[in-house]
Amino acid sequence: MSPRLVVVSNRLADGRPGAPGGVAVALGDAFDDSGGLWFGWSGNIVEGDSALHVQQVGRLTLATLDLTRQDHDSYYLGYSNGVLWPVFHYRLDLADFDAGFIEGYRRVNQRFARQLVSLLRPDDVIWIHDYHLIPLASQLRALGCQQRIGFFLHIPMPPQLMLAAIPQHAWLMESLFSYDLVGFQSQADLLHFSRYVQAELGAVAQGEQRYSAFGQLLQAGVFPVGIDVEALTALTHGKEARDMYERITRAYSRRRLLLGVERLDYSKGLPQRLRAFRQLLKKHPENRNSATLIQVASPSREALESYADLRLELESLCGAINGEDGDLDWTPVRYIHRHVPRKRLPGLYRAARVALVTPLRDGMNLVAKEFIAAQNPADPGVLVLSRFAGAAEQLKEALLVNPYDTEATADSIQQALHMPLDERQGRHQMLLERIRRHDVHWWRQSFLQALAATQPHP
Ligand code: ADQ
Repeated sequence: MSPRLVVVSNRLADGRPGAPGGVAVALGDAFDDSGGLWFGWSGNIVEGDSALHVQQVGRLTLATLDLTRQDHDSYYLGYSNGVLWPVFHYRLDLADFDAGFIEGYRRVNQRFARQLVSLLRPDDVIWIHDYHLIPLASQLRALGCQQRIGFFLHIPMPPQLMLAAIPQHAWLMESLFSYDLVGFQSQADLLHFSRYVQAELGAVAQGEQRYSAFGQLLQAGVFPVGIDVEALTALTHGKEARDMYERITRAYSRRRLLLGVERLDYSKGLPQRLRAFRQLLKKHPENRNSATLIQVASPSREALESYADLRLELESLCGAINGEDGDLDWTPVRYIHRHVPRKRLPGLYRAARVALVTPLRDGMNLVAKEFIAAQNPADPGVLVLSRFAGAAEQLKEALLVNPYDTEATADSIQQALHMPLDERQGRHQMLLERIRRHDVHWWRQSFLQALAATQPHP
C-alpha cells in the first residue's frame, strides 16, 4: 500500500464564500482522486484556544485549527502577509519589519506542529505548502518526526539581496534544510534559491539541484503548478458557465471584451493594466465605443493598509477612465469588487476576446491557465501575459508583456484584439497542449515522486 499523503497548508478549500487563493484551488484539484489528510487553519478567528476539528469528506480527512485574534494578526496578517508576501514579490517598500510579528509566526508554526504530530503515522509522506509555514518542518523534526517532508513555495523566490532584507532571513532559510525536498514554480526561483543558500548560508552544491548545509542534504526542484484541465473544461460546459457566457455575450454583443480576474492584490499589476488600457484607447482610438474591460478583483487581506490603499487607487482610476474616456452608451471599464462563483467563472473566460494577466510578479498564475482551458478552440481568445508571472516560462505562445511598459503593453493589447483567427487558433492549440501536459495531476505526481526518491532524513 502506498504511504498516506498528509498535506499542510494555511487554508483549506472548504466551499466557503469568499475568494479561495490559488493554493487552495490547486490543492483541492490535486486531492480529487486520492485520500489522505489535509491539515490547516479553519479560517476562523476565536477567543482563546480551540480544539482541533476533524471531519471526513469521502476518502479525505480534513483537520483544521482556529486562530486566536492575536495569532491571526501577527502570524497571518503581520508576518506572512505584511513581511513575507511583499518581500517575496519584490516589494521591500511595502514590508513592515515590525519585530513583534515574528513571535506570532513562530508560535503558530509550533502550534501547527504540535497538533499535527498527534495525527501522524510513521509511514506518512508530508507535503507542506507556502510561505506561512516555512519553519514547520524544523518544528516537526524537533518533535521527533522522521517522515519524509516536502515543501512547495507557491510564490516567487526573490533574489538573494532582497531576501536578505528580512531581519530573520537566515533563520527562515536555514529552516528549509529540515525538508527533504523544496519545490519552486520556475527556473528563476530555483536560481535565486541556489545563489542565496550558497552565498548567505555557505551551502555546498552537491550535483543536480542538491545542497548540503547544517549537516543536512536538501534536494530542490522546479514543479510548475498546473490546473485540472479536464475539470475546468467540464465546468465550461456546465449550466452555470453557459448561462454566464450567454448573459455576457448578450449584454456586450457590440463590444470586444477584455477580462482581468484576480484577488485585489498589489502583485497583480492592476493600476498598470488600467493605464495600459487607457493608453490603448488614446493611441488606437478605433477601440473607443468598442473595447470594454471587465475587471473582477475579489476582496483580499483588506485589514492591511497596502491593500486598502490599492482599492482606493483602483476605484479612482476606473472612475477617471470612465468619466473622461467613456460615452453615454459606452463604459470602458466595468470594475467589480467581488468573487465570481467557481462554476460561473469559465463562462466569463470564454466570453472574453482577450485576457489581461499582467502581474508585476507572480509565482505562477492559475488564471492564465484557466482562461486557456475555457476557450472555444474554434474561436479562441488571446492571452496577454506578464513576463513576470511564473507561467510565462511555460506559456510562450501568449503575448508576453512587460507590465511596467505602458506603451508596449497597450500595443500588445491592440495586437491581441485584432489578431486573425488562424493565429489565435495556432497559439491556443499550443497553449492548451502545454497546460494539458503539465496539469495539476502531473504537478502532484512529479513532486511526490521526487520526494519519494530523496534519502530518508537522518
Ligand atoms: P494567487 O495569488 O491566489 O495564488 P492565482 O494563481 O491567480 O493567484 O489563483 C487564483 C485562483 O483564485 C484561481 O483559481 C482563480 O480562478 C481564483 N480567483 C481569483 N480571483 C477570483 C475572483 N475574483 N473570482 C473568482 N475566482 C477568483 C498563489 C500564487 C500564484 C500561484 C498559486 C498556485 O500567488 O502565483 O499560481 O498560488 O500555486
